[in-house]
Amino acid sequence: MTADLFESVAEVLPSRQAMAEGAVLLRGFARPAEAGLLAALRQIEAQAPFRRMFTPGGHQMSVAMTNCGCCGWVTDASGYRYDGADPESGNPWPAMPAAFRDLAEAAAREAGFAGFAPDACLINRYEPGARMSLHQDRDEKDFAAPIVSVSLGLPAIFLFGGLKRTDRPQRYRLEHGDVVVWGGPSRLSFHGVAPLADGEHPALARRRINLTFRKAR
Ligand code: MD3
Ligand code: FE
Repeated sequence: MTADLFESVAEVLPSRQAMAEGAVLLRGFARPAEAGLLAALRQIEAQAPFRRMFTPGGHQMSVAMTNCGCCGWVTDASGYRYDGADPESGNPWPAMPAAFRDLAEAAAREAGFAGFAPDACLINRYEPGARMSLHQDRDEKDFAAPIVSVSLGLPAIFLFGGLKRTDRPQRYRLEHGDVVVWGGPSRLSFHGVAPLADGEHPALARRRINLTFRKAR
C-alpha cells in the first residue's frame, strides 16, 4: 500500500533539481519515452551515420556526432556552423522525429520554457574515454531559447561551469533518462563532459548518447 502510494506520487512529481538560475535537472524524465527515442535514433543513424568530426584547429573529436532537424551542427577546417545538409552525403539531415520533439517540448514546459520549438537536434555518441572539453554553445541565432539535453545509456560526469572559462565547474552525474534544460542566465555557461568510464548499459551497451535540442535558426 505505502509502496504503491510512493510509486504513484513519483509519477506525477518528477524529481526536479535546480542547478543554477535557468538550469533545471529533471531526473528520469525521458524514461517513459525510452522505446520511442531509441527506435527513432536507429532510423536517424541509418540515414546519417555517426562520425568523428575535426575542429578548425585540426583535432579529431573523441565524440561521434550526427543530427536531425532543419540543420545540423558541423565542424571542419573552415569552422563551426549549422548546415542544412550532411557534409558526408550531401543530403538534408533526417527530419526531427515526433518522439524527439514531443519530449523536448514537454521538458522545456516543465522547466518554465513553454513554447520552446526546437528546430535542430545534435546527437552525441560517447564511447569509453570520449570527452568534451569546456565550451560555450554560441552558434545558435537566438540565445533567448533554452537548450534541452537528454542523456541515454552509460552515465557521465557533466561539468557545469560559469560564464567565465576559469570559473570552477560543478560536477553532476547524468544517467540514462535524465533531462536538463538550460535557459535564461545559464544559456551561455561553460560546460563539458569528463572522459566516459567504461561500463555496460542494458539498452545501449558501452555507449552514452546525448540528444541536445536547440533553436538554431
Ligand atoms: C549548458 N553536449 O552538444 S549536454 C553539446 O553531454 C554538449 O553531450 C554535452 O555540450 C553532452 O554542446 C552536454 C548539456 C548541455 C548542452 C548545452 C548547454 C549543457 C549546456 C548550453 C548551455 C549551458
Ligand atoms: Fe555544449
